[in-house]
Amino acid sequence: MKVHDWHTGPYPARVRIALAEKNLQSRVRFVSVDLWKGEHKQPGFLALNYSGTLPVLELEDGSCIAECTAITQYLDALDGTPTLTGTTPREQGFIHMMNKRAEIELLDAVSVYFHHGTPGLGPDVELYQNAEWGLRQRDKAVRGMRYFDTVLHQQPFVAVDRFSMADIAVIGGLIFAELVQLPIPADCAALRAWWADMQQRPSVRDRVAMSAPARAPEPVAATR
Ligand code: GTS
Repeated sequence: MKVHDWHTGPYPARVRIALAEKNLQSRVRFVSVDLWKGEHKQPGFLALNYSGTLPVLELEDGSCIAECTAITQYLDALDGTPTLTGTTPREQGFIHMMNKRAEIELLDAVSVYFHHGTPGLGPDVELYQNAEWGLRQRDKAVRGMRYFDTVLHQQPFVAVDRFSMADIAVIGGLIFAELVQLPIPADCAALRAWWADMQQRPSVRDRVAMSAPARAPEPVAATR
């Protein structure tokens, strides 16, 4: 399978973290799509994913699954251990709810802030921007951080009693928040401690290296 990916992107990171947690890295090859050059808005890519977003999982038969949640569910169905989407109806319900909440209240809000409240991917890619909307979403994201801080005061993981897709969605939100320099409020002690723990997980720690495009070799003169 192929993963259409951008190595520093917070959403594609969610799929790489899921692959690593399930030890499925050897089943995929990464294809780099340069967001900063707007490659994800070109007709060739839009034919793979109507929404023009990364990541996309391309199956062996050429069909494509977009949306991190859908891709994670597919990977979980391919190989059940460890499960990221839950096994019992109760687990599945809670994980789905908290995953969606992490997207709406945190990750998607940070993303809108990036695209509308900052220069985003630059004028050639950002064809419409609404700064007021972007700044409202930034404030929403900070409220989302406060919400997840409350959750994590009460339990070690976001949705159920072990690591799940919902934790990965919050991680995606915090990766994006760091990129746009939106800090976790100082008084969110539980979220800060949880994020420090999560960054020790190999799947999270090694997420960029997993797919970073190979660097061009240094010119011989420069290595002397
Ligand atoms: N709902 C989608 C999902 O869950 O997969 C959102 C995907 C998304 O927004 N991906 C970003 C993107 O393609 C990638 S990144 O920002 O994390 O790098 N953004 C480009 C754009 O122009 O929206």
